Amino acid sequence: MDALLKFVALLFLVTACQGRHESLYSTPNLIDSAYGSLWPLPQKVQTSPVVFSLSSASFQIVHSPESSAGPNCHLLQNAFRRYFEYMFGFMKKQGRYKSALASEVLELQVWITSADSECDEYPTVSSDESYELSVDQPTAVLKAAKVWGALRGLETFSQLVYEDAYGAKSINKTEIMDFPRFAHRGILLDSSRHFLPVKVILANLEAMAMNKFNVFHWHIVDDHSFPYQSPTFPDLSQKGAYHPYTHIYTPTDVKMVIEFARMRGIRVVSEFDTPGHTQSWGKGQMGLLTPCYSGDTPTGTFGPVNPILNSTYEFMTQFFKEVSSVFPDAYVHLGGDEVDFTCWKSNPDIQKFMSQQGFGQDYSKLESYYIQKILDIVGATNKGYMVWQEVFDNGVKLRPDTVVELKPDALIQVWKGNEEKYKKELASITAAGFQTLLSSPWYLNRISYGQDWQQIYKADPQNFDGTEQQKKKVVGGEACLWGEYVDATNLTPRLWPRASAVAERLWSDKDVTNIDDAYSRLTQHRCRMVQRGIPAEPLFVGHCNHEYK
Ligand code: CP6
Repeated sequence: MDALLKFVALLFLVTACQGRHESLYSTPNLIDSAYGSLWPLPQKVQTSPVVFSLSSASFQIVHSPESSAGPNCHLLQNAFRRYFEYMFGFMKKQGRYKSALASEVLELQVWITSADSECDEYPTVSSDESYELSVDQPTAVLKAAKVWGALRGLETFSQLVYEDAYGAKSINKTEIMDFPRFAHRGILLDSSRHFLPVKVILANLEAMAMNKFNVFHWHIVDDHSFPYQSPTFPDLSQKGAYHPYTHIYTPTDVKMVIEFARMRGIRVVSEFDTPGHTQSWGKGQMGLLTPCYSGDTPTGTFGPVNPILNSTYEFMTQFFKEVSSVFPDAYVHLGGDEVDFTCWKSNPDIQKFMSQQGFGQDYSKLESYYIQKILDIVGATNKGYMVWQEVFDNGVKLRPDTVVELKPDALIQVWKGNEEKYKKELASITAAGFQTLLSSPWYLNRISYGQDWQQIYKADPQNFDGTEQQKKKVVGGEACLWGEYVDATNLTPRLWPRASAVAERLWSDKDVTNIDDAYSRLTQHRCRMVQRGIPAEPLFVGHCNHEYK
């Protein structure tokens, strides 16, 4: 009797604990997707039951004779080698097994059709990433206008290759036509709260390429440390980094990250967030931050960047001039989020300035005054800018894309609020004629128990009340991994495969929403990432086939 009671009580406890998360995240049905392990799903896939074999001894990735790119295209040569290795392992050796029955795919011909392959250029927001892939024997053909499409197509081809029941490399006869739904598909990493070794950043770029992401948003500095080594202002990292030699990104490190990203069709957008989130700047640049007061006396602590001094703008002019030449991308992210007005309010000089300007007690006017000047400074370097939503919310005059200019347009990143709130924000930003990016549902630093990838997957950046014209102003989205609780030890498994859910939402057709199909493909995609050396966490119970081979 006693034992039975205990059992019932235990049963009750177990079900009570389960109830809470099971209602939030259901367990998908176990099915095999008709699309195998493809992730993100291409726009159009036609597969056939006809199977060909591939052998590492005979298979080659080559330039098509008609291609405008050849062996002097370093980007493609490097990608050919990378994908060969992903498909066959690191040695060009005889496959362990060779199918006696199937006919063989001997080569993948890569054909760049446009006269300018863009091989030696940097990717941009308008880069053509479309491609067509035809898998047949003895030759498979990958056709793309530019190298960017070829990179995406190589990833897709590598995802089509699988091992049959006897361990022979196989691929089905397949036709694919593909292009991204959104042009801006980003990941934000924060290298200020914890220093991220270059190795970790490169591994993440590699994982991004596996998921067809194309923007690395590098939130490089913030309150806690300033790891960016500035040749113009070396004291910023000398005094503001966690360590002046080991925990910094030298100009060589930065170049390496940018080139590694370029080779994978990924843009690097750097963020230098001001006027808030700048505590670390103050250590190497005296007089930049606002002194806080208690009554008439300075407290010795500092607030946001001091917006009332000429010296501030002289510094920022030089600083952003450097940044705009170090980072080749057409955009710089200027931050503008979470400005705390407490210190500004306490400072008598700021109070005086406020009344001189007729700002009254509205400190968001002072914030706007500052941001406006920074936008003009950065605008003069011919760069476009990204900003967090507060900049729009506070009524700063941004450059809408209706103004025909050579400079790229302002881009507003939405990061606040629940579903209802961010949808409203997207509607009002686009109604005002601005371009926007969604991040609110994709704060991957937030974790909870269960399959939260499903919530991430269900969010859609164009699902808000607005006209077709408004929806066109949504250029994409970004998954954010803020660094307060993340460093090199846990970054990769926290980000992957949860960021993969964002990748499919931003690449694939809007009607690709079947959770069971996604679960099947994503489980296999996650195993593939693990096999390729990316320690991505599991979605749920189960095992990867490669673990037993
Ligand atoms: N740092 C900066 C942060 C955040 C933001 N900006 C942030 C806010 C809320 C959450 C996570 C991160 N850590 N500079 C907001 C854009 Cl939940």
